Amino acid sequence: MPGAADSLASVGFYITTAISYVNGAPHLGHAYEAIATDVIARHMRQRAADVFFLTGTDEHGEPVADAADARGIAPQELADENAARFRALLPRLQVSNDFFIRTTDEQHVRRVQAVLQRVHDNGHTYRGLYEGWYCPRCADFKVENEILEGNRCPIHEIRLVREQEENWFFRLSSFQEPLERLFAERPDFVMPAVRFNEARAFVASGLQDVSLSRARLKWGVTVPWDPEHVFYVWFDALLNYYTALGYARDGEDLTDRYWPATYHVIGKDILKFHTVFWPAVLLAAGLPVPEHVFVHGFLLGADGRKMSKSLGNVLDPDDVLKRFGSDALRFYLMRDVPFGADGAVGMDGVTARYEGELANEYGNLASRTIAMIHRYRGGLVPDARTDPELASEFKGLRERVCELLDRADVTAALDQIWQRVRRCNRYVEERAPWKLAKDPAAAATLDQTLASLAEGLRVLTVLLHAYMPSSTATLLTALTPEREPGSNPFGLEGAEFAGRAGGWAVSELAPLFPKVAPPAPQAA
Ligand code: ME8
Repeated sequence: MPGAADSLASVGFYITTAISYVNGAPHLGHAYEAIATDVIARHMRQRAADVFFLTGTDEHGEPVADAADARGIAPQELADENAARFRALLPRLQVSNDFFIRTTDEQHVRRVQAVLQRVHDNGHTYRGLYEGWYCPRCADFKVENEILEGNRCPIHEIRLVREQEENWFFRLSSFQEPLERLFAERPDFVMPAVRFNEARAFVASGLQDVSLSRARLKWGVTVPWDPEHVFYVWFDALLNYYTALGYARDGEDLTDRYWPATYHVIGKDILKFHTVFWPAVLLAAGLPVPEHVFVHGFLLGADGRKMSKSLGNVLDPDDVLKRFGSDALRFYLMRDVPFGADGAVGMDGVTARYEGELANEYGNLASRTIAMIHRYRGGLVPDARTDPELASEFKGLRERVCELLDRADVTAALDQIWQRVRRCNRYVEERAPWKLAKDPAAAATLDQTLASLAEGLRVLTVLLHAYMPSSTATLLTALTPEREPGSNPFGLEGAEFAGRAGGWAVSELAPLFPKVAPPAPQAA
């Protein structure tokens, strides 16, 4: 990893989300993961890194085939329908992915076959009889130490089914030592540390071979050396991160430019697949393994229980988007749930953060800074030396934010920024520009105060851009309307609090976070 805050120009930075199952509709957990990944991707672009951001849908496998069956439609039809819903959600969340992969893409299918053929040719597969406890919802056979009492799934808590089938196996056990070495050599391969320890313990407990194909199922990628079988959906799905680079850009292969991935961002329920199976498959195919897997926690209902429609504790992203907009949803999720941990979320929490922090803190700082510049200095930010004391509060901020985001700590980085939002508001109270304005002898102090506030607000807005792309763009346009052609006001090199600022005109700014009416009472 390059030094924090260095320009990352020419550094390939490849970041991915998990790809979503299309047997259901998008929910807040999907939005959460996409938003967090987007914050990191946008931040890295602000540092001039050569970013590629991938997301998409996981369309094969038993759960999709079963869900389609239940509706009496073909799996492809269900996949088309739901993939469109996932894809449509992304721009509403301001997610700036560079490509959307679908595992039913013909190009993906061909590339999966080529990579796994290599794994087969390298001698890492064999044919055998598999018998075990299977969860149809996870599409996964569970090993003994995962199974809950009464042979139930540790995730879905439903009864597991005893399944027996002749299929192809992947020799995961022969990667015991290489994986132990990987974990010994790369303590940041899995983040945060608690998840690293969990993955490492799984490896240490002894790896068993896993089934690579399914004989019964038709809805999947055909095994090229045994066309009666399809690949087990997880192998097909994991490979999306690699295959996409081969065809995301017409006529161009991006693999050399971006592989291995810098970050896979995933939820804690799919840790084993990404931190154990995935590096093993890559090693078996002779490919480099990713740099980091970041494992986030789960969003829970406001009551701290798993969100579920029947418990009535679901926070629907659509409701938040309609009432507060996507900047507010992004801010709330990144601020309220420490990234990596589980967290309870609900509409009351969104409202409290929106009113208490977005409107009353950042929004208020923006509107009063711009209003005072209009009122006291005719709309021109005075060209003045900034206040060294306020400047010292910003010292090292950009570097700290970069360091934290290098580690994908989106919540801690946001907190660093927010402490300075609060500091600037206190500065307004301490300096009381409305009093200074009445005293002609205090003109220079007022100039310095307004220049310092404008500069602080500008720096904060550049740093907040990755979190709240649209309100920061509106604000920066009002705060620094005149720009040199071709300059990038959001480049992170500009997030330095200058010793001298001002000399530019501001324009008008409408409230960034206007009052939102409470929801209409639900009809009984
Ligand atoms: O697991 N809170 O797909 P998926 C936070 N297709 N994150 C959540 C969540 C919640 N309540 N619920 C789900 C799959 N997620 C596979 C992935 S990748 C090669 C294949 C997260 O649609 C979940 O942890 O069930 C996962 O990272 C992502 O949403 C997609 O979940």
